Amino acid sequence: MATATIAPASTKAHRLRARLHDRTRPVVAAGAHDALSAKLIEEAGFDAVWVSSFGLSTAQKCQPDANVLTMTEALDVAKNVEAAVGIPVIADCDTGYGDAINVMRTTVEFERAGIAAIAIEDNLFPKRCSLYPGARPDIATLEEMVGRVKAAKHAQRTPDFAVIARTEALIAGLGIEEAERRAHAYAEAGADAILVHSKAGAADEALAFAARWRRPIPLVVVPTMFPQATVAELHQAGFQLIIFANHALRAAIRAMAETLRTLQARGTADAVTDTIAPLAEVYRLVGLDQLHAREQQFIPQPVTKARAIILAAGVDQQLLPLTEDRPKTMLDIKGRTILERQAQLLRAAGITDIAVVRGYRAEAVTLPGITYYDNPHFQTRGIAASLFAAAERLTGPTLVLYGDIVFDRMILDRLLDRPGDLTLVVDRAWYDVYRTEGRSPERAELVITREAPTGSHRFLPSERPATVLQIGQRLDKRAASGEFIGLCACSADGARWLTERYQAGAAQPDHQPFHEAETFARASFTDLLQAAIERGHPVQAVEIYKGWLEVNTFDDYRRAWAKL
Ligand code: SPV
Ligand code: MG
Repeated sequence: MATATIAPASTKAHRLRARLHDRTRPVVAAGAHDALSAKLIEEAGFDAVWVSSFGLSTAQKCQPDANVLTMTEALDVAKNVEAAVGIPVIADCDTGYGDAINVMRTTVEFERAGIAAIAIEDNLFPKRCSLYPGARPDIATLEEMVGRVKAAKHAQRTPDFAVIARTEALIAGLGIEEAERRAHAYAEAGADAILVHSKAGAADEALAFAARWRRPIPLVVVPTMFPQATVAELHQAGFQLIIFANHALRAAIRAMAETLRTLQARGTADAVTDTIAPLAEVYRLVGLDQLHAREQQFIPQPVTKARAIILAAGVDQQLLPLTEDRPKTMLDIKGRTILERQAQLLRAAGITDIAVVRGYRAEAVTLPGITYYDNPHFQTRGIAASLFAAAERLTGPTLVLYGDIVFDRMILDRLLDRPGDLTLVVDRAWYDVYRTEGRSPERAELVITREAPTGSHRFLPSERPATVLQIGQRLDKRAASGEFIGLCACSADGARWLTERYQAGAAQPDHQPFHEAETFARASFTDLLQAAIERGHPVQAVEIYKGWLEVNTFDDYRRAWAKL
């Protein structure tokens, strides 16, 4: 759990009050010095947190517990503690930070902060921790303390908030009768519970006091100096709230000191790895999961950087013997392979998560920093099957590209600029070349867009992408407006649509054609895109004019050398 369930203050105070009066079981609290220790106290199963003046002055300021810290400093810690836990918080307010007038403000502030109960002691202000050796013997007069208790009860606003009156009479050596006299007076002044403090080395004194206590208001004990006493024994004797006030703090001091000594002596963090909390534990305590969930929920997320899947499984007979020992993507063009050029370009555009689907001569494709997938059936299955060899990556924004194309950075930037779900890069030069020269590459993947080309030779890339109506290798050349260059950007939705079309195709009977492919197994990427179009998914074209080349033939390869 990341942060405590926020219960209204009255609810926590109400719960504490109810537990204080449920004599069948004790309320066991432990002392916290900050929000983290409070959280650990809650996780350990304690009923309540005691915000200890001893603990917070030591841990927060490394100062003695002697009213050196101000009320507001203590209040800050109490607020942090209260916010971190779902169990009731009891704040140790020392003397109330002055006389009865200060007690009133203390009460108001702590109650307003959601604290379930405060403890006020009959020490003189400024107090000295009762446990310190040589502590002052004098304490406030009974009358003065009665005034503090009445002031606190007068100041509180909600009925369940509790004021615990604490007497130091035993510690001051005033004897059990004086302790009793005070306890009764404080009870009559309106205290909701009495803490009778003792620093005797055994529980006897406290037990004797409890044995003589007849009033219905609950007794509280802090067994620091008589650690042998058990909760069961103290409860049995009549104590209803038992506070282990400083043990978390002392454990932390010991653990920190030992860890630091070891680190200093050994000079490596590994010397303490096994004795410290793993980072995962720290992350859990502060609720990292919740942080991430909230980020997703409330902070506009930057557009996720696309991944890239490079399809490089196929083999091209026309390029033999160049491709005898390697696939096309590993052909060297002036000192860099096609794949290296692609990877470099993608990384420069911020796309670092790159996967390559290998098939033919897979062992020759070993560029580092890339995730590899294999389509061992590259001879009998089409490009669609290659893409889905990497299906697990097709789950968010993805760039799909053919492994045999070389293109300008500008083309990639234009594509990444478009927010479409399925966006293809389409070369309009094809249209001009075909129209004017009447020749077309043998296996061009053609595109028919809704916005027909103007027929002008001067092509100006349109700001708005065109809508793709059809894509394939067997389209009517006179109707086609350009050539798909083998570069496609999919949004998360686009990737999902392709996946759905692929799954639908895989479910159809084996012998049935899939768009232009004679069977689904041989389906090309364009067949999958066509299936998406026919399903009603929008496919767009970003039109370019040249600036790229593909290597299908020996001529292509020569041209690549000449142009790059
Ligand atoms: C505290 O924890 O600050 C207390 C209890 O007041 S004791 O230190 O034992 O006095
Ligand atoms: Mg204290």
